[in-house]
Amino acid sequence: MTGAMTLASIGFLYGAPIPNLAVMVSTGSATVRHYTATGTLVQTLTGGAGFMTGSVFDTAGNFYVTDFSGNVVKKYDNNAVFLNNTAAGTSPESIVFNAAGEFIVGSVGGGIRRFSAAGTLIETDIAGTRVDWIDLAADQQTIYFTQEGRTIQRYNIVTNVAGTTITLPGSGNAYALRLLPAGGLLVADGVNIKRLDAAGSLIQTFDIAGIDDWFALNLDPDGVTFWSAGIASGRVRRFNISTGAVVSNFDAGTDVFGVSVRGEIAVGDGRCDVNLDRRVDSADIGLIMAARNQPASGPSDPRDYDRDGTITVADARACTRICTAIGCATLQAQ
Ligand SMILES: [Ca+2]
Ligand SMILES: [Ca+2]
Ligand SMILES: [Ca+2]
Repeated sequence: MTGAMTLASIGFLYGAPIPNLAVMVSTGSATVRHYTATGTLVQTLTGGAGFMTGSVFDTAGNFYVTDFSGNVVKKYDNNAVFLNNTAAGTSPESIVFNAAGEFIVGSVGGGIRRFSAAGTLIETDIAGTRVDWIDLAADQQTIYFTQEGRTIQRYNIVTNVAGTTITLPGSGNAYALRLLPAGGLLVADGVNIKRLDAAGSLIQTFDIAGIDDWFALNLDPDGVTFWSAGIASGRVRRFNISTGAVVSNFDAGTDVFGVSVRGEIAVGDGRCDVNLDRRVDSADIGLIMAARNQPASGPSDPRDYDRDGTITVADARACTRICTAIGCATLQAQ
């Protein structure tokens, strides 16, 4: 009776569930807006100090966002209830998860910090180096990062050795980036969005006339599209990677300092790599198919791509989309 009513009231006050495909838009005014993929505003997460930037979900659906102005990572549960802050260096801007369920933060004030799932600092690397936007390679070691300049840097957080620098052609400022499962990467570069091959050569650009502030970059779960947004224009756009066509768009009407999509592809998060060889190929797809219609072993089961608790052919199909080996091609027709 009254108990049920109270619980319902609390649920309403605390917010709505954040489902797969939710689009999370970080603003410059201490909030993160939860939109549907078609641009309907569902709810607004509050409590930040100012500029909210990179964000990501863990395997349980908890939401983490870098509070650039507050020098913390803010964690919310899957119903948008604020849980806690983790101190993350000065001006933390970007965050990704690795296959072990640890989160890694890049901070403009310097450094790459790796934390346990519970928020305990494990290590800090290159503390004196500006790190804006990061992504983690499937090898679980190589961080790619930008510094709002013309380069993409690489750093191995296990061997503590810097990799070769990729220099971007043309003008602009490199912001958010995502490694592509098939090799190469996408980077939001201000004037446009660039696709580079694995050797770092420019092979494609994405743009809309009049938009020269592309800042965010995230891969959609569908394996064929990505999301970007303009930092001051507030334009949120989803592009087809092959054709360059815009397939979704909405305008946030405010500064956008980061975007994430629940369920997005991240090559460093370990999904689909069932045999733990740091690549996704037909061997992994075979293992997923062999376990289909069985319950997942837990929220981090690499076979349960969509994290719905059951291993199905849908998970196999999703993993096929991010295959990094030619052997998957024959499965894609199924
Ligand atoms: Ca442009
Ligand atoms: Ca594998
Ligand atoms: Ca599943």
